[in-house]
Amino acid sequence: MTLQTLLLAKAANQARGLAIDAVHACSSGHLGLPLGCAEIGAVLYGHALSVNPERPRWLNRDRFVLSAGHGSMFLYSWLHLSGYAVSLDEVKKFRVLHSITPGHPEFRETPGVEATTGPLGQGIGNAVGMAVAGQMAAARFNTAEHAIFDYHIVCLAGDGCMQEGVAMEAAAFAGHQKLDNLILIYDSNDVTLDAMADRTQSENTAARFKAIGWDVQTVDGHDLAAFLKAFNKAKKAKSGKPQLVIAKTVIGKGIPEVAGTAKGHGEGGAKFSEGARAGLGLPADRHFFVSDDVRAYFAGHKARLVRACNRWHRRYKAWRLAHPEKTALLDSAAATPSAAHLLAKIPLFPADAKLATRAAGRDALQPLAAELPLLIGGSADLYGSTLNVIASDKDFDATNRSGRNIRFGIREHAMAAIANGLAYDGLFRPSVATFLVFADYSRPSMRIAALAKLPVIYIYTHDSIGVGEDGPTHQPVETVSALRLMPNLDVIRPADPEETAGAFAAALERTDGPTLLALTRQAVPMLNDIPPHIRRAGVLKGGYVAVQETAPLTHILLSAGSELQLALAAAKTLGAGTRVVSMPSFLRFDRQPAEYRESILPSSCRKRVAVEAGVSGLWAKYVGLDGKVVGLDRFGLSAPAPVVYRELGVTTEAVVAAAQSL
Ligand SMILES: Cc1ncc(C[n+]2csc(CCOP(=O)(O)OP(=O)(O)O)c2C)c(N)n1
Repeated sequence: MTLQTLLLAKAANQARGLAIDAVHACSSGHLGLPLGCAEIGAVLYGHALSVNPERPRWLNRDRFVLSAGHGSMFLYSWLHLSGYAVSLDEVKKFRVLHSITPGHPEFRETPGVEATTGPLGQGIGNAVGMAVAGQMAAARFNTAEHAIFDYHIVCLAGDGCMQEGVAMEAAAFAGHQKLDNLILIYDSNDVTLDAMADRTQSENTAARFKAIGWDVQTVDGHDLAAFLKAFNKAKKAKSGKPQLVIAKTVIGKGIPEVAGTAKGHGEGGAKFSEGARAGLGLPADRHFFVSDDVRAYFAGHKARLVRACNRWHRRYKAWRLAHPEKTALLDSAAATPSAAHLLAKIPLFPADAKLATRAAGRDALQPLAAELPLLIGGSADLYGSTLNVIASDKDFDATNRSGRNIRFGIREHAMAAIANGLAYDGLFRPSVATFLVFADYSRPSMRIAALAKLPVIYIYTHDSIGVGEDGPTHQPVETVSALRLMPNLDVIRPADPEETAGAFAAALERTDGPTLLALTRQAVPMLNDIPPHIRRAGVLKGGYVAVQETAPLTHILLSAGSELQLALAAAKTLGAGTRVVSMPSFLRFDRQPAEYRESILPSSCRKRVAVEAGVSGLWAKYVGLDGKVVGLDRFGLSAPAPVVYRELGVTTEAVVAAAQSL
């Protein structure tokens, strides 16, 4: 063994000690992975990853994603040891309120944490998205003399991640797309949470991945030299395939009482910590121990990494000077366009247009895509229906890494996880598309996007019973409201083409969270009674007065999306004291100052009726106890859309009757 291997082996045991002490201190957490993968961590953070702990967001760094987020102490130990701004104090505060070492890794909370993980399998999807971003970046920015982007994505996943559907969707996509900048390390320890893994899985993972276009190696995950060799082989592979390294490990290694068993997965082993620490060669009286020689090794390694990064920056500087256009494009990723600027790019729709809002979306998208060359579109095999195509550009695929349209296949969950990967990376702005009713298939990734404040855009169409003949399986009724309940997910359901233009601008100006645009399948009329600039700007505020009363206010009618036309028609019957409020986005409206909200919905007027072709519950917060909702607390019907609306009572007459009954 060389000095380096000896020191890395020692570091691995000290990382085990940090995990044991941290989990012991807070009496919770997961020991199995940090102990079982300690040698893998030592090789990655002590040797193999091309990163710079002083610049955790360095553009050309290798990205490491811990898909098995429950093993967060793995990440915190190695980030600490390798010199990121994760102090020993923070390691000691594992899982303590407001520490940067939360229970599961959270993006933006901890330097060096590339993705929020914990829901198993997500991280694999994110890593695939980052690999797409890496390919796209290399294609756009590298030149013959300067390879500015040549980084790898490294993802560590356990049996749990590998069992999840999203992982398989994402892996199949990666194999098909030949994402050869992706290395997935499978911590294969034959244990999950409840039991030995053979109680729930018997597949041949190597064969499975080979069959979907990956290169596969299997290695002893505790053999530093063997693992490093496999990792380097994966990094240098010229096969054009993504790389799977199956690392056979012993879960909880270092705590003999639980190692290799399901008891080793969680915090159970912590009660044996004193004996374990002795067995690992850690001093009994010094918890959170790191030896001087290990510290010195990592200091030296960090200095090497910093020098390598500095060399890259010299190349990068030369590249910037030589390629002003590419430089401007790269820099544009950090610039946030204002909604007003974006809206100015979208021509007004003809006043006599009769378009579905999905078609208006297609038309709004084209000038925006021209304005924002790093905007990426994609769809889960529904381009023809969602119309989320950047028409001037080609598909992203293995032969054209510059393409801006990603065909995800029918993989809604992975599509959203991959979009998160693109958004974590930050260079590209992803928008993805499917039918709204299938938001449930991508929802776990949408939730992480909302939590991690990722500006992903979901163009989800066919947003109501207006779908018509396809029937209740394809007609969302609860979906819009369910999504409106998700914190930090802006749901926008525009009423006509001009509101749709506003919705696109609203989504694209947002940098601190995702936006879902719920668009219609069916054509809607232009709401010409409302001036177009009011419709556009109103969406930005979430809710606005669409029709102002011309007599003392008696009633307020509220609506969103394609049912706004019903409220507008009802107002004509109800008379001059009726106000119509368009409410395309609850969350955006709720973020407005109290005075604005009061000006739109004056508390003095309690005769309020909301109408929407969806579940009624959420509207209660705007119509109040005295108001009524014309909604749909049941599933839809298979028939032409106008018939379904009539049959289910979502009509102008119903709105008028509800208002008159107050
Ligand atoms: C989607 C999801 N389902 C369930 C869980 C709860 N959970 C956390 S870890 C785990 C078992 C994971 O097994 P494995 O990946 O083999 O991890 P190891 O036991 O090797 O640490 C489960 C079920 C989760 N975090 N995410």
